[in-house]
Amino acid sequence: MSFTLSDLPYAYDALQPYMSKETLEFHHDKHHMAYVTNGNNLINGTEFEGKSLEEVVKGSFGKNAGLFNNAAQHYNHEHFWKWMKPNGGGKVPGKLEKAIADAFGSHDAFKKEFIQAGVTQFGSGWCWLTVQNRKLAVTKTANGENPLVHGGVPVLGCDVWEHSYYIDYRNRRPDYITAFIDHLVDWDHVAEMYDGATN
Ligand code: MN3
Repeated sequence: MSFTLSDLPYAYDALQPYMSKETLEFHHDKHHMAYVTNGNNLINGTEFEGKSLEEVVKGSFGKNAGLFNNAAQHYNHEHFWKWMKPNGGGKVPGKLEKAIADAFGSHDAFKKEFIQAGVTQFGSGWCWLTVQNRKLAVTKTANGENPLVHGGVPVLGCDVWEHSYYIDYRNRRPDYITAFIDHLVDWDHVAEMYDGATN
């Protein structure tokens, strides 16, 4: 199996004003495409050829840095596009809403912790809502790393590489992550992944 770039699940201008058409054109068509192309070049002739994307990510971690970086970023971005939708944010489905309240105290407390994780990730990386030992946790990782390689299952992630926000927000990373949570997250999709990770 080779890696392929999925189309965005919405139009390039559908997330405006919170994420511009120009950002999505660069981020999806250039950055994500490069991870796919490089990943396909680097997997040729390795033991990982023919494995699923998740198996490649887990198996190459700590073994083949070049392949891992590109495969993990492909995994992260395939999900990142689906974790957003036009008119996102808002109401969290009941079962997930309760799990968030149980883990963090309240939705606002979760939001604060998630934004703080993204803001304090030094340099490039991601902040996550992840299921660890069947419980929700907020984590952050550098570069292409994700919760899969730390024993968790990511159910929501925000890309805090500068390419994700610099066109629209310049250096204002906190404003970008706040807009992501308040206006872009597709909570129905997050709830679906949460069900998959806990069933
Ligand atoms: Mn990115």
